[in-house]
Amino acid sequence: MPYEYDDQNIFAKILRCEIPNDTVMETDFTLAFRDITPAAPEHILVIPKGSYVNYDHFATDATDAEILDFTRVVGAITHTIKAAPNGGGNGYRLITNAGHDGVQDVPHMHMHIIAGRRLGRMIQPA
Ligand code: DGP
Repeated sequence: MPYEYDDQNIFAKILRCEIPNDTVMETDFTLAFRDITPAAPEHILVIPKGSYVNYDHFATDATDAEILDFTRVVGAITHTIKAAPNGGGNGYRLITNAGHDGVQDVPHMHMHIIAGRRLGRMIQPA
């Protein structure tokens, strides 16, 4: 079944500059900005500018150029925030939530980059 994109979601409004954001990096295809409710000292959201609902939608329908650009931006930010281990950083976590079980709140594809403190185990036991 094809995805239906809701263009009234909060990240669509950010992309249309209808609400402000704290931009970290922007390219032709990708926008990265600080999460409004940070879970750690560094919490950045990376979103494609295209209308994709979640990761599997993006991975299936985005162009190679969009996917390459998105991936490069995520990688670059790990260095910008000095979290990349090869630059002496202490590491980071990437999370992309999808759908009900993934507890996705905003239906526009986004990657969380979280860093700046020890994050603990990824998933708590049920
Ligand atoms: P998720 O649960 O994966 O859909 O995460 C959505 C994230 O979006 C959550 O960490 C809070 C963040 N968020 C929600 N509204 C806004 C907003 O208006 N501005 C910013 N910068 N972040 C937002």
